[in-house]
Amino acid sequence: MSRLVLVLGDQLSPRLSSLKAADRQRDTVLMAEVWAEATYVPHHKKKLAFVFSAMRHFAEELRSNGWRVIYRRLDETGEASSLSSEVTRGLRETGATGVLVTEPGEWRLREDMATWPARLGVPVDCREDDRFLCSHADFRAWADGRRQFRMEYFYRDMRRRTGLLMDGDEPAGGRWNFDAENRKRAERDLLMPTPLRVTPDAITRDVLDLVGSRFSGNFGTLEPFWFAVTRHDAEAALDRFIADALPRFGDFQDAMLEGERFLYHSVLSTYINIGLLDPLDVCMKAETAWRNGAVPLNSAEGFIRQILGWREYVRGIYWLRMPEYVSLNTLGHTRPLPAFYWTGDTQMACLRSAIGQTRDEAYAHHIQRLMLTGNFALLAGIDPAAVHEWYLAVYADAYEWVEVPNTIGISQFADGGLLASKPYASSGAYISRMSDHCRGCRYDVKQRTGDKACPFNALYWDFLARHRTRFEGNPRMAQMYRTMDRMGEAALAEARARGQRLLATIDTL
Ligand code: FAD
Ligand code: DLZ
Ligand code: SF4
Repeated sequence: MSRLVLVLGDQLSPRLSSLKAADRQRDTVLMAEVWAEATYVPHHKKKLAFVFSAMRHFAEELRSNGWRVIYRRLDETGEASSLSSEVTRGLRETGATGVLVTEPGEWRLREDMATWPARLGVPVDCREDDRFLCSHADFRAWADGRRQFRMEYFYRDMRRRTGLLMDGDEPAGGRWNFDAENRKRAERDLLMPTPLRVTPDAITRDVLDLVGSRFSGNFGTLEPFWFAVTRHDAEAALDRFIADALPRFGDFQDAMLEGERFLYHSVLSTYINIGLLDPLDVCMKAETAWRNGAVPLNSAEGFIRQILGWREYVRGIYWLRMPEYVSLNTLGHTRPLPAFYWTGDTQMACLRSAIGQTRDEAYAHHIQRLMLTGNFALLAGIDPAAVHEWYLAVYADAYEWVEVPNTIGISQFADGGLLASKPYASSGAYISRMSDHCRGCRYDVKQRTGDKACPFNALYWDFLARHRTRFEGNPRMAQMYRTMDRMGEAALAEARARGQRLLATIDTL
């Protein structure tokens, strides 16, 4: 019996569980660019080009390794195409009597696949995605019986389990976490590292033409396009990050600088999430760099924690809490997303910068996502579903399993605190401390009221006042409410009135 091995667009790893279980002589791999996946959110043009080009390169890699591959291009599959319609066609053409697939990373697709055996009339062998370091069963076992989930404890277990950054039973350097050292403000540096930029080859050029013509109305700038689209180039990007940027990753992890789009971040999530880089491999390389004395421990630990800790943790929460998780809205926020999220056309310099680079690069680093675009949406009471759709569309690394917990949970507090112990809400003071955006802004970060006052300030106090009953008992927020009480009623009322005026004219800010 021969099988059709469906490889999805974010499963571009030779050691994929479905490929390991398949027979190279008998089975046929199917990869398909389909309209349904290309349009279920209005993906950024660069994200579409990245996924299609990396898929085409991976099909070539499989062929050169002796696999028989059916590859369908978007211009062959048509506007009614979906993964199930292409699997149906593939079964008919090959005469295969079963489907083999590694589980998808999104709930909607897993639900759809569950209907395939009945709809397609063949068995569908859906394998666990073992590219992750924590299986579904292990995460469930970890979560079972805990009243509160905290990433830090999960992370320590993962360190013990993988042996990463461990000296025997003890954490390397005697501490699990060096975050206290990782909050420095960045200064301009002429030698600032930049991620590896790859010149598009003929395959990528074809894809750029396709995306340029079929998705011209989508958000984002298509060119210059410089992402790596092969394993070889993604590895080179990793090596370059470890040599040039990782040494200072820790120190400047929370910093932002006008015009510096990447700072000391790795820009590797895009490659890890699509399968071009293996997460354990990436962590091991970072650890080796520390053990060889090339990288300080606060950087290696901070970086490894993001991948071994946060990345695995949010994925665990996604599968534990879906399908209801994506619709949570504990704070009852309903305002539509301001139009400037899709244009960058705002007078707030910090948001203009983060949204502008999102448009150009399909990338923003974590603090930009959390403390600029995410923070503003939270303070302004934007509907978390709209915020979620935006993040899923605009970043090249976005798939629901990682985007939803970060947006719904960490950034918008829409899960009521399952993922974050307090909302990531801040006034302009935080942005001013961690960046230089305020210097070039039309607004004044020091003012709370008046036409020139930084919108984050009034919106922050209005947010805290609006949700006082929910948050004032939270020990991590006690200080904020003490400060609010010291402001006095009149000053608070004035700030809230300014907040309300800002919300009424939100699209003009
Ligand atoms: P670095 O700062 O260099 O970090 C190293 C690696 O750690 C990343 O490549 C990534 O694999 C991992 N990582 C870091 N933080 C997280 C995190 N919070 N959750 C999971 N993995 C993490 N990340 C995505 O991969 N896809 C998303 O769709 C996504 N959506 C987000 C939405 C919001 C609202 C927020 C606040 C964060 C989101 N993140 C998402 C997490 C994080 O912002 C990105 O992983 C990171 O910015 C990617 O850039 P980098 O590779 O330069 O990361
Ligand atoms: C993101 C994406 C896009 C844009 N296009 C395709 C596609 O045409 N074919 C495909 O197999 N996968 C694509 N993907 C990735 C899938 O959306 C991804 O596998 C699911 O969202 C599950 O994570
Ligand atoms: Fe952003 Fe306010 Fe600073 Fe302007 S003043 S850059 S809006 S924090």
